[in-house]
Amino acid sequence: MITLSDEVRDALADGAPVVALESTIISHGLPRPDNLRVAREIEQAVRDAGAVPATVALVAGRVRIGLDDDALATVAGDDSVLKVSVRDLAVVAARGGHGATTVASTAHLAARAGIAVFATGGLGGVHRGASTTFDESADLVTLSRVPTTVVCAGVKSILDIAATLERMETLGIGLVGYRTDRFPGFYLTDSGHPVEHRVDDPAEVAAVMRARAALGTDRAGLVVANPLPEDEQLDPVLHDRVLAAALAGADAEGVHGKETTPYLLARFHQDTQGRSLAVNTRIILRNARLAAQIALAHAVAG
Ligand code: PSU
Ligand code: MN
Repeated sequence: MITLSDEVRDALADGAPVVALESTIISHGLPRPDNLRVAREIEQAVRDAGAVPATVALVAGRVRIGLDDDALATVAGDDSVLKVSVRDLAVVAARGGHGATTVASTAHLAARAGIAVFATGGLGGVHRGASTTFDESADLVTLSRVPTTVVCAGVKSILDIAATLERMETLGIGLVGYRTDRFPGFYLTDSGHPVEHRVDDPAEVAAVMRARAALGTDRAGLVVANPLPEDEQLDPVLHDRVLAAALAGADAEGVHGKETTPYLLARFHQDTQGRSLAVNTRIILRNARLAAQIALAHAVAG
């Protein structure tokens, strides 16, 4: 049920650098029609940095790792595409449906395919109010079970970031800041929380990956937190205002469960007149580039 594109299969067989990419960000995280353009740009950013992009999605019930342009267009534009986490994979596959994979399901499938490095925008985590709703993304528990290295701009700023960091610690998910000792806040350069370990170049990340394997601490994932430069972040005042309105809107409209993240991100894209889309795009492209550099350093070091 899993099909690797020829390019991804050949690269893996040769030990060449490959970067897994999620597809929920395309189908549910970014507005149409920009999402298809951005999906192509992400792949190009990985190629330009010398690695092979492996976007993951379910197309007509088949898990595809490495998408052609038709498949990418389906993920970006077909109304039947479901947001698919780990537990949904088998159901959508058995029914022959289309599905976009989250961080959780992408990391799971990447690990199965032998892809070590994965790029996304921001991880899922503990939602605000989780002490009553229990809404914690499956991204966290999945990253406690798969060895994947995930490059992201921290966790989405819509979350309870302090609680998410505590859960990551409990779950044994590795965490390093890339050229920073502050945990990034996705749209914002600094979430207000520190990161204990800082790394300064891709080779250093590859060395941590090798050490994790040697020490057997790679049963859980490694998060490489890559912040936006301060002059590229969303204006923090605008961010806080839009977030407050979006959270109130979700509450008033009774949005919950897996709809919450797409709802809040869509509100950001509407209420910032496209500024959050530009920032979100920069985040993903930067992460794709860094993930490719890490995959290269990892491949060279064997
Ligand atoms: N980060 C983004 N855009 C997104 C997501 C993350 O910038 O669309 C998606 C990812 O696929 C992530 C998912 O795995 O949101 C988390 O959703 P939830 O909180 O429902 O687990
Ligand atoms: Mn949830």
